[in-house]
Amino acid sequence: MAAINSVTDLSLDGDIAVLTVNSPPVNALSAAVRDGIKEGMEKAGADPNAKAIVLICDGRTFIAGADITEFGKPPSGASLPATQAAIENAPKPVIAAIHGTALGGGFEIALMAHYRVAVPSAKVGLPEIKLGLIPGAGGTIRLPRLVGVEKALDMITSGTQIGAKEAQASGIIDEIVEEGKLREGALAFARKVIAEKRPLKKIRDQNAKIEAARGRSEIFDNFRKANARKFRGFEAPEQAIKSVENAVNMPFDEAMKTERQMFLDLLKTNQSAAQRYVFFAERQVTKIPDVPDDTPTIPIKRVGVIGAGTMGGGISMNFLSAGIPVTIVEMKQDALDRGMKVMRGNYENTAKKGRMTQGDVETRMGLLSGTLELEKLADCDLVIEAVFENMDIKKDIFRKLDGIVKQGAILATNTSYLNVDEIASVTKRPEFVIGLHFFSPANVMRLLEIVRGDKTSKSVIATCMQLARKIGKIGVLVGVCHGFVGNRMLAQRQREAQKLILEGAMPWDVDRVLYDFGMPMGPFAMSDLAGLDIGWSKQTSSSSTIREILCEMDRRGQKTGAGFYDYDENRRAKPSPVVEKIILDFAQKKGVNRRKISDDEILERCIYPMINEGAKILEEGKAIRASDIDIVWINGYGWPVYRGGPMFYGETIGLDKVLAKMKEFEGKMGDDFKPSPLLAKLAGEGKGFKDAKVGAG
Ligand code: T1G
Repeated sequence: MAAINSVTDLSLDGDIAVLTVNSPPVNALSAAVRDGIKEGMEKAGADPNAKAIVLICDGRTFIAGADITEFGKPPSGASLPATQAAIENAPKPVIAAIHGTALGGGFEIALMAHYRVAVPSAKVGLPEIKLGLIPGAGGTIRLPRLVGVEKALDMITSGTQIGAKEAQASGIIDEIVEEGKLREGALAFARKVIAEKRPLKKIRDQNAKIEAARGRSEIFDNFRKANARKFRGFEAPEQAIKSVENAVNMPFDEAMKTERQMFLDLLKTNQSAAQRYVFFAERQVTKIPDVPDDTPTIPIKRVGVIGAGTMGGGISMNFLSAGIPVTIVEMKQDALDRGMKVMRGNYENTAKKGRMTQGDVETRMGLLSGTLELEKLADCDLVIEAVFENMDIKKDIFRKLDGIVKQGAILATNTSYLNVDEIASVTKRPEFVIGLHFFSPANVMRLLEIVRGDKTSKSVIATCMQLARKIGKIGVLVGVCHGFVGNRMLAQRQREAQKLILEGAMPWDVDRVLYDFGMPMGPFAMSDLAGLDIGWSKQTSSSSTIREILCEMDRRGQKTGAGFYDYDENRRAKPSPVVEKIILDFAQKKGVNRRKISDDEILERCIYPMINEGAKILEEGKAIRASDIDIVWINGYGWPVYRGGPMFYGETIGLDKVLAKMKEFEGKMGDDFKPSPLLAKLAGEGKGFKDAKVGAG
C-alpha cells in the first residue's frame, strides 16, 4: 500500500491495482482527491504488474460529487477533466467500485471507467440541477449514450438518484456484487475482465442509444412542454435539455466543450449561488448552539393527537407513515369517523397514483386508533394538540393532559401563533412543553417550526429535532413570539397586500407580481384557497374590511366558488368584476384616491418589510441564524429555492438598497416601514445577515 497523498493510496492485490480514496465525510472531489486519482491512475497504468485497476472509496460512500465548498474559489490541483482523462485513457481496464451514493462529479468519474460494479444498496445520480447547475464533467453527454435520451433527461433535470438494480438494467452498472463485499466483488470482476480479455469500453464510443434521437427536436420540445410548470423560473433545466440535445446532435468533444461552458456560466448565476446556499442552510438548521448533538433524547414509541380535523389528521399521517402508532382523539364520534375516513382517503389516493400499495395503506391505518377519551393518551410518549386556535381552549386541554399523560412524556401544541410559554404555565411540566407548528397540508409540507419555550428542556428540543427528521420534515427551532418566524413575516406581506388593493392595485395585480417572482401563488389566491373566513365571525362582522364584506356576501374563497376571485366548475380562478366594484366602492367610502401602482412597488412593499421583520426576529434571538429563516420560507411557503429565501434575497438586492427603500416608504407611509436597527447596522457596515449574531431560537 503506497499513499499517493493524504486522501488516496495505491496498492496491488495480486495483479490488480487498487486505488482507494478516503476523504471524509463523502469523498467529495476536492483538489487533493483529484490529484490523487490522476496520479494514482497514471502510476497504476504504468505498472507492468497491474493488469487492471479498481477505483474504490473508503467510508460511507463512493465520491458524492465535486466539493461544493470549493465553488467560487480559485481552481487548484488537477482539473476534473484531466482527472477523468487519466481514467478513460488508462492502458488497462479500470473498474469503478460503487457503494453509497455516486453523485454528480462522482458519478461522472465512475462513467470514465471502462466498467462499473456496485453493491445492491448503491445509488447513482446527477443532482447538479438542485444546485442550479448542470453536470459539468460529461454527465449530460455520456449518460444519454448509456441509458437513452428520455431517461437521461429525466434523471438530469430532476436530480434523482437511482438504485443499483435499476442502474444495472439501464446499462450503467455492469455487475452487482454482494452487499458488504464490494472490494472482493470488484477484484473478482476485474479478474474476469482480464481472463475474458474484455475491451476497454469507453462510453464516448457508444452511440446507438442517441442515434435514434438525432435531429428529432420534438423529443426535447415535448419534454420542455411536459415539465414547464415544474421548471418555471429555473435557469438550469433549459441548459440541461440543450446539453443533452447537443450530445445527440454534436460531435462528442464539441458537445463536451459546450456543456462545460454552460456549467461555468451557471456557476456564476444568482440562482446557483442561492441553491448552493440552501444546500448548506438545510444542514446548518440542525445545529443548535446550546443543544449539543449528543443531548439525550426521549424514545417516541406512541403518539397522541388531539383533534381529527385537517391539521390533526395531516399531523397523524406523518407518524403513521414513519411506522409510529397514533391514538387520535375527538370530542364527537362523527368528527372522529370523518377524520379517520379522510386519512384513509388520502392514503388511498396516494396508492391510486402508484406511490404506495394498498398493503401500505392498511399498515398505516392499522397503526391508528381513534377515541373520544383523553384518558386513552396516558401511555403516549408525545401528545400533540391540534384544536381550535383559542388560548383558553388550549390551556384547558393542557391542564387535563398534565393530569392524564405519563410523566416524562412531551406535550406539544400545534398552535400557529399563540404563546407556548403561557400554555406551558398551566402544567406542572413546562420543561416537557414545546410547540410543533406543522404547515398545512401537514402530511405534505416539509417545514416544522419547533417552538422552544422558556422552560423547554434541551432533551425535549433534541428529541423533537430528531423526530422531525424521522417523519421527513425539516425542523427549524424558533422562539416564542406572535407567529414565530414564518407567520410573523407573512403578516407583514398580508398587511401590505391589503393596503395595495385599497390604494390602486387589484388582487390579481398583486398575485401576478408575486407569482412571477416565483411564489406558488399570491396572497389573495392563497387566502381563497385557505378560506377567507378563518377567524371571521358573522356575529361581529361589520363590513370594516374588504375581506369582511366578501365573507358577509358568502364569498369565502374556493370552497364557495368565489372569494377575491370567481371560480369556474374546475376551480379555475378569474378576476372578479364584483370584487373590483367592491374595492372601488370601499376605497371611495374611505376617501382613498387610488393611483397606478407599479409592479416594482408591489414587490418591494410585499417583500422588503418581510426582510425587515426577519432582521427583528434575528435581533430578538427568535431564530438562530438568517439561513434558518430562509429554510422556513422555502419549505413552509414555497419561496422559490433559486432566490435562496427572503434574507438571502435581501443580500442579493443589497441591504443598503433594501434599507434605502424602507426609509423612502417610511417617509411616505409611516412606521410600518421603520427599518430594524440590525438592518440599518449591517447595511451601514456593508455586511450581510450571516454576520449577525447567532440567536438561541
Ligand atoms: N461537497 C462538500 N461537502 C459535502 C458535499 C459536497 N458535494 N456533499 C455533502 N457534503 C457534506 C455536508 O455538507 C455535510 O457536512 C456532510 O457532507 C454530510 O452530508 C462537476 C460540479 C452525499 C447524499 O450535489 O446529496 O459534482 O454538515 O448531511 O444526509 O458535475 O450530502 O457534516 O459538516 O447531507 O448522508 C454534486 C450533495 C455536486 C451531492 C449524503 N453532488 N450531497 O447525505 O449527509 S456538483 C451533490 C448530498 C458536481 C459536477 C458538479 C448528500 C449525500 P457537515 P449530509 P447525508
